[in-house]
Amino acid sequence: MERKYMKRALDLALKGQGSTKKNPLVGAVLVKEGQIIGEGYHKKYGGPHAEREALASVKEDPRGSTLYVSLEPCCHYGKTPPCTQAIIEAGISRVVVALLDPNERVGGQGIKELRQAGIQVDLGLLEEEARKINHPFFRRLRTKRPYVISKIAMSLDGKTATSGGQSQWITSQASREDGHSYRALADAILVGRGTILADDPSLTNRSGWGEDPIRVILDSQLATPLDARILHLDSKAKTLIFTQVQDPKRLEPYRDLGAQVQTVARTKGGLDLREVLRVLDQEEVGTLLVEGGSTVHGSFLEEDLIDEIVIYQAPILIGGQKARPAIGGQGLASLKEAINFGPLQVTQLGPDLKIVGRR
Ligand code: AOF
Ligand code: ZN
Repeated sequence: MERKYMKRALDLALKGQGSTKKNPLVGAVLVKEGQIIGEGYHKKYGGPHAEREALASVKEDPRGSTLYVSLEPCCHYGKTPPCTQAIIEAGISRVVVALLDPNERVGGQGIKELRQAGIQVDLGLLEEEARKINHPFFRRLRTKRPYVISKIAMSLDGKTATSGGQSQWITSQASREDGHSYRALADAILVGRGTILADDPSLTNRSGWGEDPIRVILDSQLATPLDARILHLDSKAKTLIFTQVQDPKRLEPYRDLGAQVQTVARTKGGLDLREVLRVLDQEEVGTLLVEGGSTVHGSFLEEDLIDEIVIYQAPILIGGQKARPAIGGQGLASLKEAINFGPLQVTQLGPDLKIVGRR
């Protein structure tokens, strides 16, 4: 019974996927005398929290009801007022919480406040499930930067193109559609200039749900052609170009086309990715999808900035020294430095394998 309500809260929480940016996914269910009298979830970054959404949906008197919520109610003033206050004012008598909010401004304090107000609080129902759906949020609190998902489509032998540069298509349509849905999940999508030159992508979200992500190009020499598709889109999301070029005269034509151009320092591996991630964090990016190409994947790997790797592996062999590898750059020098993404999650997708690993 109890589990059923918390499971519902978790299902509701997932509806916020793709829209909560730097905030966690949270769902809440209000139960009175064995009946669900209200439900809600955190729909949008900056918008009301799950608890307040659930309370707003209630038609009858919520006094004496039990609240099931997938994350500890907050007790701080952020973009919204504290949920604990709304819960106490509504006269809720019991709160069942799946998991503590690791946010240093909450961290157990929310529960303490509820208990001090005489509310019974039970902690830990479906805790593991709750932790799993918010893995990016937890990781972000630790790394203090956007959660980075690197996506790769490759052959059985790890190639992303033939030696002649042909890459369309290595993986099946089923894989490509699945991969595309990450654009709805992510708040920003990043590619290198090489990908712009090779494919002229629009980097929009055409999955049928969610919004367009911010489009990010790494272009140290600022050589993206002014007629590139990405600079002429009808999209609410902005295009952001990172470069080492400082000369305002060279930045101007891109700005005239509506792109935001930002100069960042160079490190030995290329543009300073930590600086790039700081700027994206200021843009409220919670999840960044890195789509390549191989040099860009190499730079993120060498800086140990990949939080999740998503690989679509086709059952074909390409071979060849010159055929492009999934991850380029210098690579890590010793096996001791190699980064472990296990345990892997492997699924069959049409003829291909989808392999997901996380830090
Ligand atoms: C809740 N319920 O539904 C969510 C919570 O800036 P704010 O006001 O939106 O606060 C964001 C923080 O609040 C976020 O970092 C996390 O600690 C918590 N999120 N808390 O009680 C919710 N989304
Ligand atoms: Zn809250």
